[in-house]
Amino acid sequence: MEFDITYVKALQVLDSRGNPTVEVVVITEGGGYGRSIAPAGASRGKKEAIDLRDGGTRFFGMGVSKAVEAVNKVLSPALVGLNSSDYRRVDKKIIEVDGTQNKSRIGGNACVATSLANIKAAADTMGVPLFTFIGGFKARLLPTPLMNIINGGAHAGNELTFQEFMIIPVGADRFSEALRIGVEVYWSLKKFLKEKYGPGAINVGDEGGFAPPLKKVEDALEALSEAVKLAGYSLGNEVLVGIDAAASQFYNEKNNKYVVDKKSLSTEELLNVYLDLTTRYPIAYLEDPFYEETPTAFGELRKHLRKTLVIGDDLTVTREDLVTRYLKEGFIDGAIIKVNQVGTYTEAEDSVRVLLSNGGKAVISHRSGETEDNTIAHIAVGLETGLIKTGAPARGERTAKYNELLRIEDYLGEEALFAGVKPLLK
Ligand code: 2PG
Ligand code: MG
Repeated sequence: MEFDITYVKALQVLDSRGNPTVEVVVITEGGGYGRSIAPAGASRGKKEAIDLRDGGTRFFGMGVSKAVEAVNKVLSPALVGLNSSDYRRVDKKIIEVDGTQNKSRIGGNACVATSLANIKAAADTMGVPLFTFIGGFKARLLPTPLMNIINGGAHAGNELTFQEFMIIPVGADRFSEALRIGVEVYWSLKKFLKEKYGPGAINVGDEGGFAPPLKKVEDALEALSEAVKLAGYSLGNEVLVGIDAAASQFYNEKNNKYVVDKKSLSTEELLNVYLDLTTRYPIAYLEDPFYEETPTAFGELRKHLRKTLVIGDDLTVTREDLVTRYLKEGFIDGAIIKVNQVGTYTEAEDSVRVLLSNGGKAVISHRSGETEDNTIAHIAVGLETGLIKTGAPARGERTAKYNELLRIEDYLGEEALFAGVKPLLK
């Protein structure tokens, strides 16, 4: 009885880009309280759950009052009375009430905020942290952070083709120490960029990484390398490099070409660019290297890469059927997991389980439009994925996740484990 949902209510709030988004509060009979806010992507996959937006003139069409109303008038009556800890049933109900393939009736934004608020309310009712509710008392693995410290593509007002240039601090035995390394490299990058390119180069992009006026992919990788050295770390050992190309953003469907650094490239030419870069930089992680509707190109690249993980995001959109198929066919080493790409926690959890149980990698991820909601920190620890991607160690909506991971590490004390380099090995 105490786990029964008694209250579900939504409110329109703002995300880190100033766009309206959906917040949902769920309360249980036992007084458990859960609140969650939907994030939003800028470079979205075609098969993602659809956010419900109002259209019209208010907020230039970006308002979510229809999604808020859908929660309050449609989802709420359907969920009140259900057992919140039986979250699979709660999520099933959300899916059933929405009734569409892509959550377009209720809205992916309404669904994700409701689903996550529900597991938080259940954990609170049980009196345990969310990560314990998710993974039981055995869950104690803190993830290795993929820290996007140079922003390009759809996340920045510069000319960098690739969307994210990440550092991966692995030379530590605790999460907090890895985070410290990441912070020191971030500061060193700031110093390097300011000295080399002037003060305008240290403005930041959507994910808190710098958005310098660099023109070439290689310039960004060079800047990362310099920053790692400047901070006193050894590139390739203590700090590795990751890229999210987000290639669908620079692919031209009409002529089947990619525009990289102002050059038009065929799929094969782009593949050769990646092969060249991976021989010259310790790139351990490569996300969305090709257009999302060309899974075989991912597979072709993966065949050539011994030390670099090929990861799907727009390609796989957290869908269990897609991650299963592409992992089994050998096209990818793993996938990004964003709950709002599918709309409910259960669907995301199923994708993580299928990946991990088949030797794949699961990277719990933020969106470029984020909020103070720190639920993904708990999901990463609870499901013991060993990997999280949540931006630069700067701006409140990014540090919200890092700070929660610090709290979890502190709470676990000596019991806390840190994933380190292991999840990045093939
Ligand atoms: C990505 C994400 C998050 P967005 O492509 O991986 O970094 O960006 O949320 O804009 O899709
Ligand atoms: Mg991506």
